[in-house]
Amino acid sequence: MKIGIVCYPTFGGSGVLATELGMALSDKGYEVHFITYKQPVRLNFHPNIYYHEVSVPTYPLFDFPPYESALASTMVNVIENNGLDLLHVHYAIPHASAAYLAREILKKKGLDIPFITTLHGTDITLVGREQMYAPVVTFSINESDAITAVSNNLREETYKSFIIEKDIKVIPNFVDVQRFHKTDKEHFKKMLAPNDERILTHVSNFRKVKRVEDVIEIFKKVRETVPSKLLMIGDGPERQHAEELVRKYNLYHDTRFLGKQEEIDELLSITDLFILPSQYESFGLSALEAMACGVPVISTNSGGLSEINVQGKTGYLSNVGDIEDMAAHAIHIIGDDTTLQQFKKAAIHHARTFDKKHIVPLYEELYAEVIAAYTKNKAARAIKPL
Ligand code: GMT
Repeated sequence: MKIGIVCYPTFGGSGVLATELGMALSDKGYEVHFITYKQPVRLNFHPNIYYHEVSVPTYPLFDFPPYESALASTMVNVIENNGLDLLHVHYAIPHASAAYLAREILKKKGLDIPFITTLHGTDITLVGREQMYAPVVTFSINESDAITAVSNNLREETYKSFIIEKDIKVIPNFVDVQRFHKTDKEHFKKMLAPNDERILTHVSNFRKVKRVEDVIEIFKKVRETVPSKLLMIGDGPERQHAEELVRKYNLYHDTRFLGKQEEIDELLSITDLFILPSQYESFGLSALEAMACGVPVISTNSGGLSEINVQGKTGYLSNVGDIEDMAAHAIHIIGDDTTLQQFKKAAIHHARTFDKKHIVPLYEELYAEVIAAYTKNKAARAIKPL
């Protein structure tokens, strides 16, 4: 089967998941074509993977170069030239509407292929809801040949916010436990925590929804009791604010802002506790990857986080903004070795239930179903009424 995957090629969770899915499918013999504006960050060489760049020609008239048109046209060309069977778009805006356009253009050319939309998070809960996007988001979700959401919570949020006439199937995000597991990086840990301090880590794109200032506030409290270091991984609009707070609290010597990192599994291998105090997370893929590396999670209880983080077992969940509670739980987990080891074990154990070997087949089943249903409908469409 030949599959086209469209996603944001950045460090964001939707792009990471789409890339991991493409690589997993290619390992299973599928031919996968990525259609993105730059090479996805997690994409390694695989014999069955092709990468098609969407270039957006500019013109002095364009204050806003029409990316969606360029994307739809690239989809049409790639599908036509490579005989794809199915298009799978990740993050609704603008990928679902571009896919709709491509599908309709191809129909006129006698080439009919279905598209699946996977909803990831702010395409529904933040950006998608805005009046400037909502009509197009609603239409293109409904026009998708199948819709998936990465958590039960996101599925519910989608039904609450939009008039959706179709079933949304939940296929949770997954982690590759072959890659994400604890490896021995003691020498590396010694460099960052020379006196055996505990290492707390936060990974995100530093947007407002991540509440990075809460990470600093939690760390400030934890450090008063437990000698520890903080790793801040990623980059984005709130980084400067976070750095200012670190300076204000005089935590600079114990905090490292590492920027965007590709070898995230190595950094997680030296981490003792993961902090994710988000305002909302549809799923929290970064927390799942941490758990797979044996890192317990302190998170909020918003969105779909309770679908991966198990209260009192793999970590703790608190109300958004409840810094006292999150800091107290963090101290409880890392305060003694026995407790920390228990949480680490449980985190690994639970993360394994989201291993790619359990989840990728759910996408494969869906692809087969969608293609079969689409082919049947296509045949019915072709029979002209008398
Ligand atoms: O919706 C976003 O903020 C972007 C998206 C991304 O590309 O990072 O993140 C969402 O998708 C991830 C992968 O499915 C989820 O793990 C994140 O929880 C989700 N982010 C939010 O819901 C804020």
